[in-house]
Amino acid sequence: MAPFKRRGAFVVIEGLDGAGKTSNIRNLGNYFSHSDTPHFMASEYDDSKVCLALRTMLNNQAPDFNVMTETMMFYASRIEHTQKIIAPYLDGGTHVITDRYYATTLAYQGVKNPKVREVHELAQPHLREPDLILFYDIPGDVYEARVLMRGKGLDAIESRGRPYFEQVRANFLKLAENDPRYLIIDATKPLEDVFTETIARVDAFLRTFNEDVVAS
Ligand code: T5A
Repeated sequence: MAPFKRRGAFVVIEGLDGAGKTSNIRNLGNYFSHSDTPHFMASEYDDSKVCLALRTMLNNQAPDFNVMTETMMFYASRIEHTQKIIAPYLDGGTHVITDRYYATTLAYQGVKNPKVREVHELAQPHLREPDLILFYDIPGDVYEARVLMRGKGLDAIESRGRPYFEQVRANFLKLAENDPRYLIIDATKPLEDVFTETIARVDAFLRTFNEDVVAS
Protein backbone atom coordinates (compact mmCIF):
# COMPACT_ATOMS: atom_id res chain seq x y z
CA MET A 1 0.00 0.00 0.00
CA ALA A 2 1.39 3.42 -0.95
CA PRO A 3 2.02 5.62 2.11
CA PHE A 4 -0.51 8.45 2.45
CA LYS A 5 0.88 11.91 2.02
CA ARG A 6 -0.09 14.30 4.80
CA ARG A 7 -0.09 17.98 3.96
CA GLY A 8 -0.31 20.85 6.35
CA ALA A 9 -3.50 22.83 6.89
CA PHE A 10 -3.57 26.42 5.65
CA VAL A 11 -5.23 28.70 8.20
CA VAL A 12 -5.74 32.39 7.43
CA ILE A 13 -6.48 35.10 9.98
CA GLU A 14 -8.48 38.04 8.65
CA GLY A 15 -10.08 41.18 10.02
CA LEU A 16 -10.01 44.95 10.03
CA ASP A 17 -7.00 46.79 11.44
CA GLY A 18 -7.21 46.51 15.23
CA ALA A 19 -9.39 43.37 15.14
CA GLY A 20 -6.83 41.46 17.23
CA LYS A 21 -5.12 39.39 14.53
CA THR A 22 -1.57 39.99 15.81
CA SER A 23 -2.53 39.28 19.45
CA ASN A 24 -4.34 36.04 18.58
CA ILE A 25 -1.66 34.84 16.17
CA ARG A 26 0.95 35.26 18.91
CA ASN A 27 -1.16 33.24 21.36
CA LEU A 28 -1.95 30.59 18.77
CA GLY A 29 1.76 30.21 18.01
CA ASN A 30 2.49 29.67 21.73
CA TYR A 31 -0.35 27.18 22.00
CA PHE A 32 0.92 25.15 19.01
CA SER A 33 4.48 25.18 20.38
CA HIS A 34 3.30 23.83 23.76
CA SER A 35 1.20 21.13 22.11
CA ASP A 36 4.03 20.08 19.75
CA THR A 37 1.91 20.76 16.67
CA PRO A 38 4.11 21.25 13.59
CA HIS A 39 3.33 24.78 12.50
CA PHE A 40 4.72 27.89 10.85
CA MET A 41 3.40 31.37 11.66
CA ALA A 42 3.79 33.15 8.33
CA SER A 43 4.20 36.89 7.92
CA GLU A 44 4.78 38.80 4.70
CA TYR A 45 6.79 41.30 6.72
CA ASP A 46 9.12 38.89 8.49
CA ASP A 47 9.59 36.11 5.94
CA SER A 48 10.76 37.92 2.83
CA LYS A 49 12.69 41.12 2.18
CA VAL A 50 10.88 41.60 -1.14
CA CYS A 51 7.48 41.38 0.58
CA LEU A 52 8.62 43.66 3.39
CA ALA A 53 9.75 46.27 0.85
CA LEU A 54 6.48 46.07 -1.10
CA ARG A 55 4.27 46.17 1.98
CA THR A 56 6.19 49.05 3.54
CA MET A 57 5.92 51.04 0.33
CA LEU A 58 2.21 50.28 0.05
CA ASN A 59 1.42 51.12 3.66
CA ASN A 60 3.38 54.38 3.45
CA GLN A 61 2.51 55.61 -0.01
CA ALA A 62 -0.68 53.87 -1.06
CA PRO A 63 -2.68 57.09 -1.72
CA ASP A 64 -0.23 58.02 -4.46
CA PHE A 65 -0.65 54.72 -6.27
CA ASN A 66 -3.17 54.08 -8.96
CA VAL A 67 -5.77 51.61 -7.58
CA MET A 68 -4.71 48.96 -10.07
CA THR A 69 -1.03 49.39 -9.14
CA GLU A 70 -1.94 49.04 -5.46
CA THR A 71 -3.98 45.90 -6.10
CA MET A 72 -1.33 44.26 -8.24
CA MET A 73 1.45 45.05 -5.79
CA PHE A 74 -0.41 43.34 -2.94
CA TYR A 75 -0.92 40.31 -5.15
CA ALA A 76 2.72 40.37 -6.28
CA SER A 77 3.86 40.32 -2.66
CA ARG A 78 1.46 37.47 -1.88
CA ILE A 79 2.56 35.33 -4.84
CA GLU A 80 6.20 35.75 -3.80
CA HIS A 81 5.42 34.80 -0.19
CA THR A 82 3.23 31.85 -1.21
CA GLN A 83 5.66 30.33 -3.65
CA LYS A 84 8.80 30.75 -1.58
CA ILE A 85 7.52 30.25 1.97
CA ILE A 86 3.94 29.05 2.40
CA ALA A 87 3.75 26.30 -0.24
CA PRO A 88 6.93 24.45 0.80
CA TYR A 89 5.75 24.33 4.43
CA LEU A 90 2.30 23.05 3.49
CA ASP A 91 3.70 20.44 1.12
CA GLY A 92 6.13 19.30 3.80
CA GLY A 93 3.27 18.59 6.23
CA THR A 94 3.51 21.70 8.41
CA HIS A 95 0.38 23.71 9.26
CA VAL A 96 0.71 27.33 8.15
CA ILE A 97 -1.09 30.18 9.90
CA THR A 98 -0.91 33.48 8.09
CA ASP A 99 -1.80 37.04 9.01
CA ARG A 100 -4.06 38.14 6.11
CA TYR A 101 -4.27 36.58 2.64
CA TYR A 102 -6.18 37.29 -0.55
CA ALA A 103 -9.51 38.05 1.17
CA THR A 104 -7.85 41.19 2.52
CA THR A 105 -7.10 42.45 -0.97
CA LEU A 106 -10.57 41.56 -2.22
CA ALA A 107 -12.10 43.39 0.77
CA TYR A 108 -9.77 46.42 1.03
CA GLN A 109 -8.79 47.12 -2.57
CA GLY A 110 -12.26 46.00 -3.68
CA VAL A 111 -13.69 49.20 -2.18
CA LYS A 112 -11.99 51.32 -4.82
CA ASN A 113 -11.07 48.90 -7.60
CA PRO A 114 -14.01 47.32 -9.45
CA LYS A 115 -11.56 45.06 -11.32
CA VAL A 116 -10.05 43.43 -8.23
CA ARG A 117 -11.67 40.09 -9.16
CA GLU A 118 -9.93 40.09 -12.52
CA VAL A 119 -6.56 40.56 -10.86
CA HIS A 120 -7.46 37.82 -8.40
CA GLU A 121 -8.25 35.37 -11.18
CA LEU A 122 -4.90 36.07 -12.80
CA ALA A 123 -3.05 35.51 -9.53
CA GLN A 124 -5.06 32.54 -8.25
CA PRO A 125 -3.06 29.73 -9.94
CA HIS A 126 0.04 30.99 -8.10
CA LEU A 127 -1.65 31.05 -4.69
CA ARG A 128 -2.85 28.36 -2.26
CA GLU A 129 -6.45 28.01 -1.20
CA PRO A 130 -6.97 28.42 2.55
CA ASP A 131 -8.54 25.48 4.39
CA LEU A 132 -9.85 27.66 7.22
CA ILE A 133 -10.37 31.43 7.42
CA LEU A 134 -10.98 33.03 10.82
CA PHE A 135 -12.57 36.43 10.39
CA TYR A 136 -12.23 38.58 13.52
CA ASP A 137 -15.24 40.80 13.22
CA ILE A 138 -15.37 44.31 14.69
CA PRO A 139 -17.61 47.24 13.70
CA GLY A 140 -16.24 50.62 12.56
CA ASP A 141 -16.37 52.30 15.98
CA VAL A 142 -14.29 49.52 17.58
CA TYR A 143 -11.80 49.71 14.70
CA GLU A 144 -11.44 53.44 15.28
CA ALA A 145 -11.06 53.14 19.06
CA ARG A 146 -8.43 50.37 18.88
CA VAL A 147 -6.35 51.86 16.09
CA LEU A 148 -6.28 55.28 17.74
CA MET A 149 -5.59 53.68 21.15
CA ARG A 150 -2.30 52.23 19.87
CA GLY A 151 -0.94 55.78 19.96
CA LYS A 152 1.13 55.24 16.77
CA GLY A 153 0.58 57.40 13.71
CA LEU A 154 -1.78 56.04 11.06
CA ASP A 155 -0.33 54.55 7.89
CA ALA A 156 -1.69 55.46 4.45
CA ILE A 157 -4.37 52.76 4.45
CA GLU A 158 -5.38 53.25 8.09
CA SER A 159 -5.93 56.94 7.33
CA ARG A 160 -8.74 56.15 4.88
CA GLY A 161 -11.25 56.71 7.65
CA ARG A 162 -14.19 54.91 9.17
CA PRO A 163 -16.57 54.86 6.15
CA TYR A 164 -13.84 53.10 4.13
CA PHE A 165 -13.39 50.50 6.89
CA GLU A 166 -17.13 49.96 7.13
CA GLN A 167 -17.14 49.10 3.43
CA VAL A 168 -14.15 46.80 3.93
CA ARG A 169 -16.04 45.00 6.72
CA ALA A 170 -19.11 44.63 4.50
CA ASN A 171 -16.91 43.14 1.77
CA PHE A 172 -15.46 40.59 4.21
CA LEU A 173 -18.91 39.59 5.44
CA LYS A 174 -20.07 39.15 1.84
CA LEU A 175 -17.07 36.92 1.10
CA ALA A 176 -17.89 34.83 4.18
CA GLU A 177 -21.57 34.54 3.31
CA ASN A 178 -21.39 31.58 0.96
CA ASP A 179 -18.02 30.13 1.85
CA PRO A 180 -18.01 27.37 4.49
CA ARG A 181 -14.28 27.87 5.14
CA TYR A 182 -15.03 31.11 7.03
CA LEU A 183 -15.59 31.20 10.77
CA ILE A 184 -16.73 34.56 12.04
CA ILE A 185 -15.47 35.39 15.51
CA ASP A 186 -16.98 38.26 17.49
CA ALA A 187 -13.77 40.17 18.23
CA THR A 188 -15.49 42.84 20.33
CA LYS A 189 -15.44 40.38 23.26
CA PRO A 190 -12.56 40.48 25.77
CA LEU A 191 -9.30 39.24 24.26
CA GLU A 192 -9.19 36.17 26.58
CA ASP A 193 -12.63 35.07 25.34
CA VAL A 194 -11.65 35.62 21.72
CA PHE A 195 -8.52 33.57 22.23
CA THR A 196 -10.37 30.71 23.96
CA GLU A 197 -12.82 30.57 21.07
CA THR A 198 -9.97 30.68 18.56
CA ILE A 199 -8.23 27.67 20.12
CA ALA A 200 -11.46 25.68 20.37
CA ARG A 201 -12.32 26.37 16.73
CA VAL A 202 -8.84 25.70 15.36
CA ASP A 203 -8.49 22.50 17.43
CA ALA A 204 -11.85 21.20 16.20
CA PHE A 205 -10.95 22.06 12.62
CA LEU A 206 -7.53 20.36 12.78
CA ARG A 207 -9.01 17.15 14.21
CA THR A 208 -11.36 16.86 11.22
CA PHE A 209 -8.70 18.02 8.78
CA ASN A 210 -6.30 15.28 9.93
CA GLU A 211 -9.00 12.61 9.67
CA ASP A 212 -9.91 13.79 6.15
CA VAL A 213 -6.29 13.79 5.01
CA VAL A 214 -5.64 10.31 6.45
CA ALA A 215 -8.84 8.95 4.86
CA SER A 216 -8.11 10.38 1.41
N1 T5A B 1 -3.68 45.81 3.33
C1 T5A B 1 -2.93 44.67 3.53
C2 T5A B 1 -4.43 45.99 2.16
O1 T5A B 1 -5.09 47.03 1.97
N2 T5A B 1 -4.42 45.00 1.22
C3 T5A B 1 -3.69 43.83 1.37
O2 T5A B 1 -3.72 42.96 0.49
C4 T5A B 1 -2.91 43.68 2.57
C5 T5A B 1 -2.12 42.43 2.79
C6 T5A B 1 -1.55 46.86 7.15
C7 T5A B 1 -2.55 47.51 6.25
O3 T5A B 1 -2.43 47.03 4.93
C8 T5A B 1 -3.71 46.85 4.36
C9 T5A B 1 -4.59 46.52 5.53
C10 T5A B 1 -3.98 47.32 6.65
O4 T5A B 1 -4.59 48.61 6.70
P1 T5A B 1 -1.18 44.79 8.67
O5 T5A B 1 0.23 45.14 8.62
O6 T5A B 1 -1.56 43.37 8.49
O7 T5A B 1 -1.97 45.60 7.56
O8 T5A B 1 -1.62 45.36 10.02
P2 T5A B 1 -2.99 45.58 10.76
O9 T5A B 1 -4.07 44.68 10.39
O10 T5A B 1 -3.25 47.04 10.64
O11 T5A B 1 -2.53 45.18 12.22
P3 T5A B 1 -3.02 45.82 13.51
O12 T5A B 1 -1.91 45.62 14.47
O13 T5A B 1 -3.56 47.18 13.38
O14 T5A B 1 -4.30 45.01 13.85
P4 T5A B 1 -4.45 43.60 14.49
O15 T5A B 1 -3.24 42.80 14.31
O16 T5A B 1 -5.72 43.02 14.00
O17 T5A B 1 -4.72 43.94 16.03
P5 T5A B 1 -3.76 43.80 17.30
O18 T5A B 1 -3.75 42.41 17.79
O19 T5A B 1 -2.45 44.46 17.02
O20 T5A B 1 -4.61 44.67 18.32
C11 T5A B 1 -4.73 46.07 18.17
C12 T5A B 1 -5.04 46.70 19.54
O21 T5A B 1 -6.32 46.27 19.99
C13 T5A B 1 -6.22 45.56 21.22
C14 T5A B 1 -4.77 45.09 21.31
O22 T5A B 1 -4.37 44.89 22.65
C15 T5A B 1 -4.05 46.24 20.63
O23 T5A B 1 -3.88 47.32 21.53
N3 T5A B 1 -7.16 44.43 21.15
C16 T5A B 1 -8.20 44.27 21.98
N4 T5A B 1 -8.67 45.03 22.99
C17 T5A B 1 -9.78 44.58 23.62
N5 T5A B 1 -10.45 43.43 23.27
C18 T5A B 1 -10.01 42.67 22.26
N6 T5A B 1 -10.69 41.56 21.93
C19 T5A B 1 -8.83 43.07 21.56
N7 T5A B 1 -8.16 42.56 20.51
C20 T5A B 1 -7.13 43.40 20.27
